[in-house]
Amino acid sequence: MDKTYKTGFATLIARPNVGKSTLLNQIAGQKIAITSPVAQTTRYQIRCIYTDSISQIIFIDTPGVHRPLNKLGEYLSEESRASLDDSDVIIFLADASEEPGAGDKWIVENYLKNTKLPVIIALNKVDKANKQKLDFNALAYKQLFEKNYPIVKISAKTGKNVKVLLDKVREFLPLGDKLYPDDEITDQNLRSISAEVIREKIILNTKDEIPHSVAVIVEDYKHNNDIDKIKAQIIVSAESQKGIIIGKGGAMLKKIGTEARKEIEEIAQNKVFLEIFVKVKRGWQKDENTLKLLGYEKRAD
Ligand SMILES: Nc1nc2c(ncn2[C@@H]2O[C@H](COP(=O)(O)OP(=O)(O)OP(=O)(O)O)[C@@H](O)[C@H]2O)c(=O)[nH]1
Ligand SMILES: [Mg+2]
Repeated sequence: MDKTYKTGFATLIARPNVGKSTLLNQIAGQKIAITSPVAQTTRYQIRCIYTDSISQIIFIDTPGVHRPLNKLGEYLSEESRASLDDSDVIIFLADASEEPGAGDKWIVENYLKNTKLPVIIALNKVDKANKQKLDFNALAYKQLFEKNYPIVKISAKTGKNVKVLLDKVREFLPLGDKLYPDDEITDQNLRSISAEVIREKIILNTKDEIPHSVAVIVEDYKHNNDIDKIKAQIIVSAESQKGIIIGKGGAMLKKIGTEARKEIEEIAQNKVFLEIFVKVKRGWQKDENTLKLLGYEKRAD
């Protein structure tokens, strides 16, 4: 046993859309979490396991934190709060190209003000602004906190300074053995990643109410040597939404399906046959049973 090896948990907390999932994909070196320009993309807590010769860091991507508006929102916020209690260090991720907004302040007030855990302020999207603006904003983010927390300026998109962030996180980890084997980079299985990839393609191809009204379930995932066969269901909350997703002559569904299939083939390293059905389930976001079925389950603790 290596007595200097470090292992621990780092939870990312941020308002929606600042790049948490992009950062995890950058750290993992492949896509494990879906990303999009639409806020509140991530719904599940996703773990990214980073392993090197001196440490294992388990990053947790929490769904973007915001004031809950319905049961799904409530679930998302609870999930974020619960993961904070289990971590060794908190990474408060923010958008360096913008001044702190109401969402950032709300998080600090509700989640971080009284925490006893170490906090790292990671300012993302540095590729989007000039130095003067970045320095100005950095000071404003620092001033949200009473304590003097370290700041790291990164770009999750280009990978800039992500190594510096890893070094900083490592400083706060306890000594301990690995919890996961070296080649395990996420706790997501192919079935859930596939459902998420389909959901991402819907978000990217549709507008307005659709992204938040949609859920995807992979009902069946059969792995064969030469092809993976996937049967997926898209759930929407109104007939009109079903129409939008299917599109004229099925064109939209075909586009979503093709884009998703190509990406799942890359992740699965196999050919993929993807079958998608669309189903209307009114008010599924407010229905606890449906949420449970989808895996958005409230924690017992
Ligand atoms: N320019 C730039 N864009 C970025 C960077 N990181 C993320 N983005 C973009 O920001 C948007 C949101 O990224 P996500 O990774 O989905 O953000 P998130 O914090 O996981 O969002 P939620 O899951 O909705 O809470 C996407 O369009 C990303 O491409 C970055 O370093 N630079
Ligand atoms: Mg996300």
